[in-house]
Amino acid sequence: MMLLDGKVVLVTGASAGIGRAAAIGAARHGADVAINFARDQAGADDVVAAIEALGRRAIAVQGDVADPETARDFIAKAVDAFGRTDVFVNNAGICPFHAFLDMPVETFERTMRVNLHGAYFMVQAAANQMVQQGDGGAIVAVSSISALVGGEFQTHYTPTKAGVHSLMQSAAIALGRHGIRCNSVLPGTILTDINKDDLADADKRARMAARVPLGRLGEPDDLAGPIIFLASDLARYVTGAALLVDGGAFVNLQ
Ligand code: NAD
Ligand code: RM4
Repeated sequence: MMLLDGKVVLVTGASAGIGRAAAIGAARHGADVAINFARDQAGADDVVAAIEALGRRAIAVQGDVADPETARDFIAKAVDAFGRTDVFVNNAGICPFHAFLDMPVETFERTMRVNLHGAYFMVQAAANQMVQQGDGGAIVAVSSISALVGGEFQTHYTPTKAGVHSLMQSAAIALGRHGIRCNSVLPGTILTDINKDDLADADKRARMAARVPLGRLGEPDDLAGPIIFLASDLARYVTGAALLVDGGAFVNLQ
């Protein structure tokens, strides 16, 4: 079953990790895809090639999501290439693990600007395009289990993920009258570049894995299905929702 046949899907931060899996997954479900990427031209080219090999169209647009101008540019280039925007996936994010008491101001501010300000301006630009088209759309934000629980070395990061989760709730209200649905996925611990250094600590990795009732840490492809579901018409009456994709880690208190 092709869940996004003929749709135009935009994904931020999609040269690697969860964004890459979502972009290629959307193409497998029949979408043409525009990806935003920060610096990794080779990674972006590889995603474009993978999508084209599936018989779909793809473009890669470079830009730092912390700059509001990047949002306008990304949407404009996607519309130039494919004519419209049906689905917007806000995925780009950073998590420079650091202790609380000596958090550098620049690390705090950069994390806020990329993860939260970037999401705000990207979602706003995508929504304006969808409103102009007049026939609805779907927005999916990659928030986190960390929107709901804390992290000792994530005091700058977890508020951004709670913020993205909250942004989807408020945007669902603001955009419902336009037929635009807004939802978030809350991944648990997924093995990607964002936590490669953090999980190089074997004890920490074992502790994180032991918390997962399904018995393993996540892979980027574990997110593709939930993101595509929320983006698709199968979820036509779902808006303002948050879907944990964590192998059960959140509920595993004892
Ligand atoms: P990743 O590092 O592989 O992917 C992050 C992507 O965002 C990269 O492609 C990176 O280049 C891009 N990016 C970073 N800063 C950017 C900027 N300023 N402008 C444009 N792109 C930028 O890691 P990932 O795990 O795939 O992360 C994707 C999203 O998933 C992030 O928002 C992250 O917070 C979220 N998440 C990840 C996990 C996990 O355990 N991996 C868990 C929960 C949520
Ligand atoms: C997630 C969650 C994971 C962590 C990544 C970086 O939101 O906290 O455990 O590895 O962020």
